[in-house]
This record gives sequence, C-alpha cells and structure tokens, in this order.
Amino acid sequence: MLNKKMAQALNDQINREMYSAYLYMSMSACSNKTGLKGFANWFMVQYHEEMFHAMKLYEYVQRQGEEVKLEAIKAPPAEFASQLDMFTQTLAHEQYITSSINDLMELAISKKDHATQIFLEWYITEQVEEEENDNDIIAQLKLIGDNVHALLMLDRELSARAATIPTDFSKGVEAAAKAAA
Ligand code: OFO
Repeated sequence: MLNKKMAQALNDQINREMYSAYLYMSMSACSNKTGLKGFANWFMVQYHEEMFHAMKLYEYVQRQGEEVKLEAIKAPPAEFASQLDMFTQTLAHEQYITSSINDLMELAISKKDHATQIFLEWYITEQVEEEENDNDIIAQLKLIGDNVHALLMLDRELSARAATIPTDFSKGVEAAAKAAA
C-alpha cells in the first residue's frame, strides 16, 4: 500500500529517470557524430541503466497496487560544446537526481513507509556510483585538455563499457535482475 503523495512522487521519479535516459541518448548521438564511438558506447550503456532505473520504479508502483502515470518527457539538449561539457552536465544532472532520491526517502520516512524506504536504498547507493563515475571521467578530461591523442585513448577505454543490468524487461525488472545476477 502506498500513500497517494508517495505514489505521485514515485511516478514523478519515473519521468526524471526517463529524461536521464533521453539525455544520455542525445549525448551518445552527439559523441557518435564527432567520431568518438567509445564515448557514444558509454552514454548508450548509461541510457540502458536509466531505463532500468525507470522500470524498477514502474514495477514497484504497480506491485504496490498504484497507478502508473506517465508524463511527457522534455527534450534534452541536442548539442554540446565538448566531451567535458557533456560530463559536466551529466554530473550536474546526477546531483539533481541524487537530491530527488533524497527527497523521496524523506517523504517515505515521514509517511512511515518502510517498504519504500527499503526500495529506495538501492537508488541511494546507485547515485554514489553514478556521481563517482562522472567525477572520474571529468578529472581525466581535464588532464587531457586539448590533447587529441589522449582523448582517443580515453575513447578506446570507454568503448569497453558493457551493460551490467538487464535490458529486456518483458518478464519484469526484478525477475530479470535476479536472473542476470
Ligand atoms: Fe538514474 O541515475 Fe542517473 O539519472
């Protein structure tokens, strides 16, 4: 059972996660356009991760007997000044997502909703990793500066990133995650 305000807040989070997926899809396309296929791969893996985050919420709201309410997803930026600009925007966006998850947890605590608190713990841990990944790549991009050779080396490194989460949700997100573990 979910409190109505909690259900609405979780639905709002589905939209935020879908926007995250959309944003990284746009960054993937822009990286691909400049020939940086490794960056394009990194952002496409991130797109899949965000879809997983959205689908976990989608499934949780339904398992708690509440209605999923999908809203329009706003358009992400279509152009970026550089790879550093992309990752700077990515970090700022993830910090915003972290604060939105913290707000959800505060609401769950205030409603004495223990099930949702346990559900949200996964997202709290995940956000630490999300911000750490972005900070690491930003630090490397700052060291690289205008060195194209070094940028191409990082691009090759990022091409190795593979999705570690399920991308087929036809049997349900939690079931797919268990099968993949
Ligand atoms: Fe869903 O963690 Fe990024 O946005």
